[in-house]
Amino acid sequence: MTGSKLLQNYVNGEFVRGPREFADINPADGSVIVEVSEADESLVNQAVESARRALNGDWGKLTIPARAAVLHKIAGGIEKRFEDFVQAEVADTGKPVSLASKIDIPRGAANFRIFADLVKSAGLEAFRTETQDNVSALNYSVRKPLGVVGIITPWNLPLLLLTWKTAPALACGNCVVVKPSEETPATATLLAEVMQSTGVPPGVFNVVHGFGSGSAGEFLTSHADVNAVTFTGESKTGSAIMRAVAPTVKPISFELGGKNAAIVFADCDFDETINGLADAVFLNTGQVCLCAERVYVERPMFERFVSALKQKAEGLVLGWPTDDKTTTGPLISKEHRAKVLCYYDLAKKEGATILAGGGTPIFGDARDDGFYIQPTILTGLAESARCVKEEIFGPVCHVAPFDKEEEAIAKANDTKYGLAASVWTTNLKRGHRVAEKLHVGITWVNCWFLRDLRTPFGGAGLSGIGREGGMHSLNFYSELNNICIKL
Ligand code: NAD
Ligand code: 6OD
Repeated sequence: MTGSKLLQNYVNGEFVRGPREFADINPADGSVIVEVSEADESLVNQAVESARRALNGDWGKLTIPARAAVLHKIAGGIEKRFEDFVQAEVADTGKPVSLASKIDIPRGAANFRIFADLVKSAGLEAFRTETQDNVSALNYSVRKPLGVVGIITPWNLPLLLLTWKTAPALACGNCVVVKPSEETPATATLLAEVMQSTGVPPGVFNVVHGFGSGSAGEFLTSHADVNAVTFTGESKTGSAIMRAVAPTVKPISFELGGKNAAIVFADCDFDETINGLADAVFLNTGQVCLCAERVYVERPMFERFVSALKQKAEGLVLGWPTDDKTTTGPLISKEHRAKVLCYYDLAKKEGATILAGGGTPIFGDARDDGFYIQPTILTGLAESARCVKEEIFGPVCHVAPFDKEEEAIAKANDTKYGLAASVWTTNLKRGHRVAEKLHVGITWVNCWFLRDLRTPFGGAGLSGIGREGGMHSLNFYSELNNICIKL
């Protein structure tokens, strides 16, 4: 990427062009940041072939400590170019520089360090078998790579989500072909530069740029020589990828959409809850899959709660992403803003009261050519309203009152999704009780997006298939071979 006007694909350790180009747009002002080279089917095939060669070559022969050392070097390479990564992520996504510096880029490096350490300390299962006719055997399992792993990622946390999958895949000895989102190709390309400069062997890590259907995404997921596919993105894209992998029966891991609920009890710590939920609704302009779009508040606190959340929404600073004071950047694209605005209009038609926001801001400068939108709070909708049922993926929530604990749990669970939830109460007994009844993959009590990378991460229902994180990642990215030795 450096010194080049074109973001290129990274195949077999080299930066290469595909036959076509597309524009990488800055969502803060709609300008073109750089042109990106799109990989065609032949380039995707070359990437998969080079990954296979690396797997059969020196990379496949490395010991676990040697692989872990490579992962630590990659983390060091990201840390050395921290500012380049921050700038690239901010330009591509429009997220505030404070967020990219605090969350996205540090996590990009941490993912490599955590999985490097974990793979070194991971134990193996062993069982001693004694049969009724006095035969004894020792069973133990060995962990082997799956092979070539296809990794498809979205635009909301580009480096964080790409490394969340790449790091454990490499830790387990696989080689990867990654397809970052067409909206945010820059940090994947920078990561390729880090791979090259830290001496990661050619073919171990490949980047192909492009789109989904009829482009690099589909070429990769339907490739017969890709052994597994791991994907983060929309649920309907997950369905398309399931169809693409079906003929060759590959293992899949899917982290998909959500329509997450927060349940606020009247006995919560009010300030902690308001601060926590302002993040849970508005962080990254609401473009985190874990964001709360449905907030249920115990009736005695309802009026006080909505008025404090409205104050929070109206206090957000919609500014240039590079400005330290900015809390809220634009949405990712013109198309995504049009989609979120459709939901704002629909909410009005469905009878919502718009307590805050509801439209687009006007700046009187180049930001008017960007994709900013007002943080928005809705009340008064029926639980069956589309705005309460469908994932919007913007800075918006619907707040509704409830009277009984069971009613809040039933409403929170009344969704086809099942990614995350949060419960806000000072009664810990209630916190445990309610958390266990929620049909989701992750429940936070009195916090939100507090992550320990060793814990299982994933969703139920339309929110995904499988779990990654800690040993769950190592298990997904490995083939276990049980060896049974007669004693
Ligand atoms: P998306 O599904 O549109 O795109 C994600 C990736 O899939 C992109 O790289 C895209 O090019 C690729 N793609 C699209 N169609 C494809 C196809 N047919 N075959 C192969 N690849 C294809 O999602 P998005 O708009 O980039 O991201 C937002 C969505 O992601 C939201 O629904 C959000 O909830 C979800 N998300 C989920 C998690 C999670 O951990 N559960 C995390 C982040 C985002
Ligand atoms: O923190 C993570 O590991 C993770 N996968 C976060 C996902 C956020 C969704 O937008």
